Amino acid sequence: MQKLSEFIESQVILPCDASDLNTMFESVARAAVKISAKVMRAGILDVLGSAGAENIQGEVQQKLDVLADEILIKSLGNSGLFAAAASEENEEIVIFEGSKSAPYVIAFDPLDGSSNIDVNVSIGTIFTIFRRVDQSKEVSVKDFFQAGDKQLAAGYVIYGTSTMMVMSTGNGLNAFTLNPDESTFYLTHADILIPKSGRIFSINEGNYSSFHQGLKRYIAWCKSDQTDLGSPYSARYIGSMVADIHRNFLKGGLFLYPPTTSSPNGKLRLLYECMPMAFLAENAGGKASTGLERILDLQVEGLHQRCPIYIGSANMVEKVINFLDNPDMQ
Ligand code: P6P
Repeated sequence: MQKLSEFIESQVILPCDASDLNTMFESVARAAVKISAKVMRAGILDVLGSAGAENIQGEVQQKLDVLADEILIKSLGNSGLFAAAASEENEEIVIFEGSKSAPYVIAFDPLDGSSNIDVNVSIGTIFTIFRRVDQSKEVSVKDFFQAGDKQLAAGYVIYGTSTMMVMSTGNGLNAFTLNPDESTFYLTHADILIPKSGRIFSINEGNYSSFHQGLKRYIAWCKSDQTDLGSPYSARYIGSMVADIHRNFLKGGLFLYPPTTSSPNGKLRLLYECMPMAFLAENAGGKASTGLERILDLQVEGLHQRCPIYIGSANMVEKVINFLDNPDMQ
């Protein structure tokens, strides 16, 4: 089986050469191995529960959130190729003093879905890599204010029944499974293509009362015999973005996080959640939209800005947008 490093070397990659990407992905992989080991032993290591602080979002930080952030910052800083990192857990960017003139920056959510840690549900790390806007200038937050289409590479690590890294360098979508005995990721799912249609819709219907009228009609349609299948879809919602999206990438389906009363711009963050997932989806024949525009067309204007997201099977994304555009449509 091909190792992650061997796979990346085999890729023809522009404008970044394979050795740079290899080093960057290896730094993420090394951190993922350490995070996986902590996640799998959380109860034993006494790292369950809250860290007693809140992050930039005002969300209670879990002990593992903080630990994962620290592990990533250390590993990425040691790579020598990142000038700075942006993390969900840090209000400002973290500048790597030892490599602050390096050509790349990385943004990540160290442990997405961390509220599920204590109940043993799959969680994940999401990351995206950009070439800096202008390497002749000092690294700054402006290096993160780029369009989704400018992403050089992206991926997520899902800590589930196995630990997998799902990644793209812009040449398709591939997944690697960790052999913990060797601390090595092996290619197990090559050239993933998201089925154009599916039967799974993933949304938190607890927010139903605040949904757009067109979305309410779409959900009713999903539950009817009027679907393209002639029978109702299946509702699946884990409450962990990486887990819900990973399942839909492999089986087909649609993940929806629309505007709600408590999150009028959507709950999920553009830079380190929606953009990387959109990059991965489009590299596997899927789509990702805010409901109004393609997520990869968006320009980041704030490290922690949020956006609505409809992502997954291309035909299903198109269908929900059709309902949003035509709220009276049956
Ligand atoms: P809700 C987890 O807290 C998270 O950030 C994502 O992983 C997940 O998709 C979403 O929030 C779940 O949010 O409002 O449905 O609990």
